[in-house]
Amino acid sequence: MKRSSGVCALLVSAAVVSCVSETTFAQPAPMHNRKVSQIAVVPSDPGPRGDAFFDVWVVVEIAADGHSAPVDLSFELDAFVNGIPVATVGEQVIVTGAGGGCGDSGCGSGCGTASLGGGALVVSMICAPDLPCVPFNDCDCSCQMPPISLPIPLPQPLRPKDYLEILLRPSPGALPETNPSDDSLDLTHNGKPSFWNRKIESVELTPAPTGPNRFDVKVTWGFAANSLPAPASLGTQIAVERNGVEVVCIDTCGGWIQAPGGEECMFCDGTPCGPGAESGCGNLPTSCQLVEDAFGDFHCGCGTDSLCDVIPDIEVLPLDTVEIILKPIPGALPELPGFPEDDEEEASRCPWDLDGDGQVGAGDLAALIGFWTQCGVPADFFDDCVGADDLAELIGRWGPCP
Ligand SMILES: [Ca+2]
Ligand SMILES: [Ca+2]
Ligand SMILES: [Ca+2]
Ligand SMILES: [Ca+2]
Repeated sequence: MKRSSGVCALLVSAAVVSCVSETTFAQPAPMHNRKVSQIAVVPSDPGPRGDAFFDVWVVVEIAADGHSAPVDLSFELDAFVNGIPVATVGEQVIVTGAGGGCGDSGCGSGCGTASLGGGALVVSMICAPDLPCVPFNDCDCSCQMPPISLPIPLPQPLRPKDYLEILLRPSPGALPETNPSDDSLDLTHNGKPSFWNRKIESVELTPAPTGPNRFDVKVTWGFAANSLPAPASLGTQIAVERNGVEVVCIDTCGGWIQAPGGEECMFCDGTPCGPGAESGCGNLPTSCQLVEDAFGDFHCGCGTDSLCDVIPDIEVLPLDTVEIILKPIPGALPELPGFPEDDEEEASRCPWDLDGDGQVGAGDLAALIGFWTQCGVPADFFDDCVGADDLAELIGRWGPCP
């Protein structure tokens, strides 16, 4: 499916499912692999002196399958700047139950567990697609841990043109690597952040045809990535929470989006950049976007802000709070520190439409009269109990909801 840039076309709506399912398959041959999948150079807190500084984060992916006994896949990362070793960090990883197997069509199902940090954290392994693959339906998948992101404590800030290398090696006593070809990654710092980001642009509730108090939730969102040394797996889920409880979660674009890596935007002016992102809903055209970090600074990223998903038929009562949350699909890159604040947005229904039919009209007037003098009820628009001010407000809003 080709989409024109700048047009907010509907991508996914029909398949509303829980985002994780459980299936088991025949036991495959044992395999394991650790991989340095990405390096990010992200803005950090400028601090009281206002010094701009970058933090380096490295993402490691681990796959394991067909092991009937626990396997030790602990690793260490050595960081070099301009060829000089500057830091070593590690993580203890024991895969405790990855005997399940994924087969060729079990992407999305659970396949075992792993423990990190000596059991401090136990995570579920999931059958995630081996990207890139087109068409998506034919993807092979392997049993993977959620990506691990580790901060690299550099002794001094990166300077422009610094050459950063990350090398992964098995920890002493851990299982050796069978595929060392993906155990290193490097990046030349260009003085700007190397990052990815997902963000919500807007959220809209529109009355659903199924009845009162039912709404379709339209989410406009996007992603951007810039100056990354490797392809970026940006698969995204959208969850809807009602009063703090998740009611639905969808996989967007059939579960995968992959930006090719290496895209660079010098200006945030909407000009096309890169070859676009491959995804389960076709090639997504990308252009240079403005991206704000958590500290209020702006950066340029190559991405799109025009993806739309409609999650149909959600019940929303007048005083409900609805929160829309973007999440990485298991197996996709986690959000980076420095770019987390645009992943959640509250949606509210039109407050004067008390009966939830999309109009402010006679039904709402009748409802308001029914609430007369009551406090803390839907018609109490000013938190001072229902009275003449609320009546005037409702009549002033008469007609279609804005
Ligand atoms: Ca490897
Ligand atoms: Ca974000
Ligand atoms: Ca109404
Ligand atoms: Ca009032």
